[in-house]
Amino acid sequence: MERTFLMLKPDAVQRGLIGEIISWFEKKGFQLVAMKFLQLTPEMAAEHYAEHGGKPFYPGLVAFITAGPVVAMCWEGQDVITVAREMMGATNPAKALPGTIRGTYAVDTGRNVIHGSDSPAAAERELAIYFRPEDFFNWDRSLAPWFTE
Ligand code: IDP
Ligand code: MG
Repeated sequence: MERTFLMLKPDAVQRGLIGEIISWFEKKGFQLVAMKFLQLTPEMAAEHYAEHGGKPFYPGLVAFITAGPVVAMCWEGQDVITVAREMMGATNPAKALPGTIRGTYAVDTGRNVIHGSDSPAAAERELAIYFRPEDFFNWDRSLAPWFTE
């Protein structure tokens, strides 16, 4: 089973969308294995967004992502990395299709409510920024056979 790192950004928390957005992934059939409510330090933000360092939007991105608490999560499931990205929609919410999370809840690239890892390597790297090994729960979900063959 694959794992990914998903994070509800400060705008989602401030707007009261935590429960609603988490619900998308529960209903889809993915399983929550770790979750933390925290505020990123500038150092954590720099590590998380290292690939974007030096880009014009980077200072604004770090200011935004550190501006308030976030919900950091690990979700598990079949093809969860790709499917979660599809569910999130395009980075620019104006281009995100209706029926996606960003297409439903956001209008601005700099306020796009959710982060999701874009590859297995990214998922591993990002999960290690937020979680220790003991933070992950391997729990049996009784409905599992009704979600995957
Ligand atoms: P992603 O979140 O869909 O993977 P990335 O290209 O990795 O998109 O960018 C990371 C985050 O940086 C975006 O989610 C968005 O919050 C912010 N960002 C990216 N490009 C821009 C931009 O052109 N203006 C403002 N913010 C941006
Ligand atoms: Mg990205």
